[in-house]
Amino acid sequence: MNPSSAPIFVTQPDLPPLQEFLPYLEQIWASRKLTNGGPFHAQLEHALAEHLGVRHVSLFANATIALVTALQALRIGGEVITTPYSFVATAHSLLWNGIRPVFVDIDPHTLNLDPARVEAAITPQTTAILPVHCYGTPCDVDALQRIADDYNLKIIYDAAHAFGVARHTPQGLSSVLQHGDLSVLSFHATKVFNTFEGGAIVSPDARTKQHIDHLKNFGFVNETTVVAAGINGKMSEFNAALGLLQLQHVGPAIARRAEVEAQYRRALGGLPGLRLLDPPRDATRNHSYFPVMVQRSFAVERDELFTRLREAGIVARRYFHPLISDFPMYRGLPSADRGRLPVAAAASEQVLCLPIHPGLADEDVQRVVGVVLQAARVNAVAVGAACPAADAAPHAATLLPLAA
Ligand code: T4K
Repeated sequence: MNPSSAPIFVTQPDLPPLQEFLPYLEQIWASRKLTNGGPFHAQLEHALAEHLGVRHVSLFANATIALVTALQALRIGGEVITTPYSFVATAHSLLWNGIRPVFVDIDPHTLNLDPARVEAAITPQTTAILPVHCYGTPCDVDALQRIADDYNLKIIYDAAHAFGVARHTPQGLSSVLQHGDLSVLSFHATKVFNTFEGGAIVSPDARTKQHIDHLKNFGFVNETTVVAAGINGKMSEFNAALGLLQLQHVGPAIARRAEVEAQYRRALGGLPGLRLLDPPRDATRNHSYFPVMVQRSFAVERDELFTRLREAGIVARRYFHPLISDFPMYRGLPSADRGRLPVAAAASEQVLCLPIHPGLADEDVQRVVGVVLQAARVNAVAVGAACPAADAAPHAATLLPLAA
């Protein structure tokens, strides 16, 4: 296919050269150890803990099972406060545990759970908070922890987007995964670091990790002892071996993502009606997504831009639209009322995630930019010249609730 007409996807998995994976496969074939805690599984848990700067990692088959298990591990019940602006797996993990989700609105700058609103939603039934580091932007972890401490609540972070994200602290860089009681990562094909399918729970201590490891193996402690109604959440040796190899390549992959983002910011920053999210000041980034907010003042509506991109062979995605709280299994909840979630509702109506992944060539980025500029009826040269710095601050348009 002509490269200029080849489809461009919102993301595509980064894969190492196949030859580099063959020796791992040979070892699996020779050992016949395919799963149930094999050598690659153990190696990847240690390697990830070191790479991410965390204490204990338990690998899982995917992040959804990991979220379900994390809630089980901490014996969470009753009500849990969470965000409506996420992938459905976040709230589904609550329903799978018979927990009632309580949706709370998000902060307009980070699009993460708004701590001020969390506190207002606490009831005697509240047992935990389930925030999401959306697009890899850290939540206000200090404010959330203060609330959790005051009201004796647990925090489980859905860190599916936050691989490798760290905060700058006076003591140096500190992984965002160290906050709360547990954090859950996704290694799905569409993520910054993938093992085809996969996920992990980050625990603060060895006892918690041990319990989680029992839960993901049906509750088995040994051949004859089952301590809980556990599940099969184990990662196979195939996925773990791939993860070990992927770790060697993830640094350059994130660096290329950063270049793609810089190109978008140079070309689209300052475009009237198109809001780019402010990069967090106090954290490193993994450039997992590149969301733009198509506001009412933009030349065309969000869905029109989405369609024009599709017609040009470019698959942008409306992550996250609809809101989780709009899906049938949630919309009857009082907290799902859109009137109570104006910021999330506006974000869901405005957001478009543009393609970003390490396999994108500069020409691909230019193709995406070209369609956006054409929709905005703006001369590409004029915009690029007006906003020369790679990390130029996006214009100050605010995310207003649609009702405003
Ligand atoms: N929490 C949060 C906050 C999450 O975002 C997610 C997952 C989870 C929890 C649960 O994690 P896991 O249980 O999955 O580990 C995708 C992913 O399936 C999902 O993992 C992800 N979030 C979500 C944001 O996006 P879809 O329905 O958009 O995937 P799909 O198949 O349409 O893929 C998107 C694009 O990626 C395609 O246009 C092409 C490309 N692609 C995808 C796959 C699977 C490839 O090129 N190759 C591939 O193998 O949900």
